[in-house]
Amino acid sequence: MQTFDVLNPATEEVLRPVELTSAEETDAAIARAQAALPAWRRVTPGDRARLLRRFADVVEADVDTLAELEVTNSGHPIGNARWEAGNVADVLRYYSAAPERLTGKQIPVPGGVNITFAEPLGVVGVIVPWNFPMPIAGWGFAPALATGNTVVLKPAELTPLTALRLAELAREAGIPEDVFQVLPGKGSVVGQRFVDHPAVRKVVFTGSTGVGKQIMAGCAAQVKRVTLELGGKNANLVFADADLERAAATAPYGVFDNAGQDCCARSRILVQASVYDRFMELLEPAVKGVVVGDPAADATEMGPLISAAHREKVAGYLPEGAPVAFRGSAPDGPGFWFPPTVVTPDSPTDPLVTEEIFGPVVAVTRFTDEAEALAIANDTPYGLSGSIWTSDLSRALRVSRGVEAGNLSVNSHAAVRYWTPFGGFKQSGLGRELGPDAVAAFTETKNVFLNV
Ligand code: TAP
Repeated sequence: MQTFDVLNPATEEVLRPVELTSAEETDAAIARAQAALPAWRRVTPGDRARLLRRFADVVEADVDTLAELEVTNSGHPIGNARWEAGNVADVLRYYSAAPERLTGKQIPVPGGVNITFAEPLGVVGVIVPWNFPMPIAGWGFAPALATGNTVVLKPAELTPLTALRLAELAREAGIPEDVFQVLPGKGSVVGQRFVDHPAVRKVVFTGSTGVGKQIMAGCAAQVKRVTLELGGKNANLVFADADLERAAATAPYGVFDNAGQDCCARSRILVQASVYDRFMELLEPAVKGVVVGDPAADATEMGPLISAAHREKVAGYLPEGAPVAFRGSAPDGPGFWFPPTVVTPDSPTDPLVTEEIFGPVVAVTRFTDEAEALAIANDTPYGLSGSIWTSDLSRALRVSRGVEAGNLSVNSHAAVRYWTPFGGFKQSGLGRELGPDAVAAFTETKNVFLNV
């Protein structure tokens, strides 16, 4: 059995080895998930709802343990990690309402009666990245289970610990073992089997756009359903009529949350030229005030990057002579630390402006008017998220309609809520998670005509 040493990114210490699932074991798990489908479908809607609510209750009772696991495995600040564990419980409870509301339609047709059913897809494979191991897992498995599918879930190789704990909690709640299985392992082995195995009827993938494209191509061979949540290079648009103090004070949290390892990170700040200098004056103390350090400490706002290799990749964007305006702090010593960094590149084609760095680096540029702001914001193959800061409601709505992205917030950086649909335009993804839309994403409509 091959194992992988899971590290604490804040200390570089080995937490424990985790066994890697092989291709053969993945196939066996998929076969068990398929065999479990008929019995799971026979569970009455009320009982399935109760099981999901019980799962939510045991997750809620375990929030401290789950959060501590995430602090050590992912370096997330403890406050964030508690929120992430709580989000799994919230999402389970939200979708526990689905089984009893999976209604079809009766459609008037001549010569008989026509009804539709929302049928489960079958086995669903969920592939999770390392940046938000708990919420992203829950956004996949909760609606999938609620709608009568069975789930095989692959956590990222670097961050499997909370997913393994969630599998234990599912069993504690009474979810049958083969209905929800967690298979730690390599993307190229376990994830690839989800794509290739014909019994897996849908793949839910969150990760890089490059791997997402491979997965979509692989799924095409079997016309397999796919939901993709991919990268982003999101714009934070600050207009001259905005509350500049608030816009500047909150901008660091729009991008440095989770050390910038967030597909929704507002990693481009576009500021109207007339207020640019004032905005930068206000931004500097805000960035320098971000508390970077021990993720277990309550006051910490930003932890380390996930790995040495990732830190090297982020640092690669900032060679000698890079246009660094100012930086925040980062601890010395062991741990994959990187300071919050603000850059002001001149060229719109600078990789600092065009590429997803997935670290605590934000590029600030200026625009003259609304039309130019939209042109710059949309000059990217991505389209996931973004913020608009203005005191003019008409402008807020006009610009919201003009930005080519799936999740926008006005005078706020919080665009992701479990009640509302989440997903990307353009190369940021395909399909929507969360909110009511996810129910349709895990069911297939069956149409039945009765000649009566
Ligand atoms: P990826 O390298 O794409 O990995 C994501 C997941 O896919 C991991 O579990 C990985 O397994 C697996 N994987 C890798 N190669 C695979 C393959 N050939 N077949 C099937 N699965 C495969 O991304 P990452 O580095 O973990 O995450 C960072 C990226 O994810 C960023 O670009 C970020 O924007 C994106 N992201 C997007 C979102 C949303 S919601 N849009 C959310 C989070 C992250 P291993 O662990 O073995 O590599």
